Amino acid sequence: PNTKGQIDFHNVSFTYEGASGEPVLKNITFTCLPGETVGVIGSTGSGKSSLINLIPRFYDVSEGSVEVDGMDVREYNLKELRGKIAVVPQQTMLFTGTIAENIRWGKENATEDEIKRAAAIAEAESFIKAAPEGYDTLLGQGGINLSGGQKQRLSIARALVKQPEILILDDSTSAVDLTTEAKIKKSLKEYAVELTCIIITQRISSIKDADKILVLDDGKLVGSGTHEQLMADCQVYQEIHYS
Ligand code: DGT
Repeated sequence: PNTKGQIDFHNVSFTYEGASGEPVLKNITFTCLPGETVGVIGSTGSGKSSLINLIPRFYDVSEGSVEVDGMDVREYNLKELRGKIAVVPQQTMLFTGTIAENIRWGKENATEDEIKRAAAIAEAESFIKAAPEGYDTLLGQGGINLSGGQKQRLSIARALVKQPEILILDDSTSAVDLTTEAKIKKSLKEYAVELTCIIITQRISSIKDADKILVLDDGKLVGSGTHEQLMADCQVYQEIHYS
């Protein structure tokens, strides 16, 4: 069977080193199938970022196991594992340099076409074209300023240029308007059918149409299913929906 881009959590518990008290993640089990879009929702501090940090091994599980492509992440060469995964962090990190350099960061040999394609999927093309020097426009000191949402779109383009198997968006469209966000999700589906996509969010509208949504509450997985299923049987999800 095709397991490229598959993610499996088996009874995962996690405690930060040196932290006392309850684990941050408690006995979590789920599967993301290849090509699926999976949403992760839950209140602040519920463990969403901690959960996704285990996939590229930014941290290791305390109990249980995490598998990527059917293999325990601890059995991979770290570089190989991380080559499969692109994470768009909550905080966008752009540097002083051109737009193209910022997109290419982490994949220095990316071609011009690859950069443009990534920018197009991330819905960044129009504002890049409108910038004074296009892709050669300088950002940061001495350069132009971008809005929060534009920075997030560059950050998504930067992740896509790596052509990952797994794309993780950690609240990375929070500053993007809903129409643009919908366009990004649509083009992600069209251009990268095989890409497994995990979307962490605080707003249900961002993940309503996901193949599966995981609901975290205080480190526990309290719901898993489609929007319709969760609206029918997950109280925490309903509370988020109506809040
Ligand atoms: P967010 O980003 O505010 O929506 O919250 P989540 O759902 O992403 O939660 P997360 O995973 O950042 O935090 C879960 C719990 O873990 C919370 O009690 C804070 C704690 N925590 C997060 N990062 C660290 C860390 O680096 N060290 C320690 N000791 N605790 C941490």
